[in-house]
Amino acid sequence: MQNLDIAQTLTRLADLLEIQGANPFRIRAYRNAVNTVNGLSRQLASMVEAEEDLTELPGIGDSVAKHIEELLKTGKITRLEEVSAEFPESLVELMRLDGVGPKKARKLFDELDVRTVDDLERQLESGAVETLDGFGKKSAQKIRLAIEDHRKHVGRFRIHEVEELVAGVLEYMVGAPGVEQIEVAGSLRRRKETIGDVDILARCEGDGTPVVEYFTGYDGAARIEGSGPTKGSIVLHSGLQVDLRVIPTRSFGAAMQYFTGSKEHNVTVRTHAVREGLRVNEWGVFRLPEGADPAELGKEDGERIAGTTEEEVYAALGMSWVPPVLRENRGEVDLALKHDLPRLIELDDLHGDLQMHSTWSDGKVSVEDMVLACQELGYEYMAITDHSQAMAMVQGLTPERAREQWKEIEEVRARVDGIEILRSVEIDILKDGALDMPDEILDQLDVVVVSVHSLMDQDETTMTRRVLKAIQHPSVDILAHPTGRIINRREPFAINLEEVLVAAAELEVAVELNANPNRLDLSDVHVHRAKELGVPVVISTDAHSPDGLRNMRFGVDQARRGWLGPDDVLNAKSLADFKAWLGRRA
Ligand code: DGT
Ligand code: CA
Ligand code: CA
Ligand code: ZN
Repeated sequence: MQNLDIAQTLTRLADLLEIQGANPFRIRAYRNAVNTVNGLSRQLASMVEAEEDLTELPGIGDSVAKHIEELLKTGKITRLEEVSAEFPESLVELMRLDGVGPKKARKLFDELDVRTVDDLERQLESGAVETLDGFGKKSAQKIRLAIEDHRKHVGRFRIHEVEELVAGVLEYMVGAPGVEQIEVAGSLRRRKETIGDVDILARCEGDGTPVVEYFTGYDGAARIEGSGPTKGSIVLHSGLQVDLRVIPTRSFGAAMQYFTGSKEHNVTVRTHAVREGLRVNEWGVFRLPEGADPAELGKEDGERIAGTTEEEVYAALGMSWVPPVLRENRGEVDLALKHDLPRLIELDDLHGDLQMHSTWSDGKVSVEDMVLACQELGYEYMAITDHSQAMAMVQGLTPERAREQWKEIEEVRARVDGIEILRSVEIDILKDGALDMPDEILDQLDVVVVSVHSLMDQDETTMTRRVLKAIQHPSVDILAHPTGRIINRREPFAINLEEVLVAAAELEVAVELNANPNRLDLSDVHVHRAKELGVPVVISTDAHSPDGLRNMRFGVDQARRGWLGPDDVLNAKSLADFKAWLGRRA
């Protein structure tokens, strides 16, 4: 069981206790523990195995430590079972809806026997909710919208969560009997920003039953969804489903191709194959006998011409191997047939990171510590982009404090060699498109990054005008997180991005692809559009700690999904070339 599973289970317990109306101090103790668990670099499972004392960790007291040990040893927490006997666990989902919360969830349960989001929806329709004490028409409408949002996200996990959740399964599967290879397929291999379920393939000759049995015996499985001789499905404690398929070597490449998807990509590949008199399925590529009716044939009938490796499968169809990130049926099949796929950006192509925060605003460490962390990553340059003063709750920089920060940057420059520290500020785009920093400061920054953090509910016309006005300012270099979305939590704000991208191309303003896996803002489709329009893209981590700098790879995956090559990405430029770009208006 992974730390994330443990954290999520403890959170569920804290949520249920809150619905129950338990002692707030107890609840806070659980939430503190969750914080600690989320920040741990080691696995609790191995600490417990080594009989280490968990109470030595900050924020973990006796009773939480006991719960964690019980969870790791038995797969459950008795306390959680007790509380959920009283209040169904589905209420947790309910209380997380915007406009509900623990008290209202409890009220809905007590008064209307609402247990699930579906129940709630029905009661909203019947008009019962708005007549409840403390609800009313307005609050009912807010909940309706929250349910709508919730429906869009339900069941999909963000990619970084999935990586963490599935790591234990993959490690465990290496020990499966008779298995020679374990690979990830599906949307996770295509590096989609959210993942419905995880698809893994095990290479194994002969009967797959023991492999599937071993798989369903994984101790992090909360339930078994299915099991048979060639496939099995489990659901982890987090609710994430993992599907396993057992495949023989002769078909492994074909199965990888099939189960990597996307479905749409596969359909286009198959249509092309049929034109060539070939058939592709998860078993291989086959030449059909003259005049045969495909409907009458078995899965492996015909002359097998490929199947062991994916390269071989694509080659048999006259195509270049297609990187999984491109398999979305957006024109990649045609280009693969012409052997003309784009060269995609890689993590190693990047020379710098152009958005991060320090303790001058909401970052966790000093400028110097961020610089040292960037140096360790091998960057040639970096920009410190603390917030501007409109972000008062995080001590955004006033012009005076910006100047003070420059002094500190000067000192760090003197101490640290080999990396260029660029002066910057992540400047708020104010209500009407004005920038939250006077021109004389803007003139002295090396890089000017602008972004929207307030009034995100403006209508599309107002928001578009606001952002357009901001990027027309002659000092602006980069428009950061252009849609403001937080995946699974906040929808993109209303904005005509096409208009913004067209203007950015004209104005020679770059757009950011925020690499934080909670944001990945821009989306793959918009990144692709930026490329088409010739808008330079910057992949930045927006890190608030040295750890956060490591999110760059998620941004790179997203950039690849948007077809970007090194030439499309501004921070793939060398320092000299990047500086030349910064001087483009001089
Ligand atoms: P997800 O799980 O929603 O994030 O997305 P995927 O792409 O992982 O979808 P999933 O798990 O339903 O299926 C994995 C792959 O298996 C999918 O990308 C393509 C392949 N596949 C599944 N069902 C079909 C199907 O009915 N037809 C075809 N051609 N391929 C399928
Ligand atoms: Ca999947
Ligand atoms: Ca699946
Ligand atoms: Zn920001």
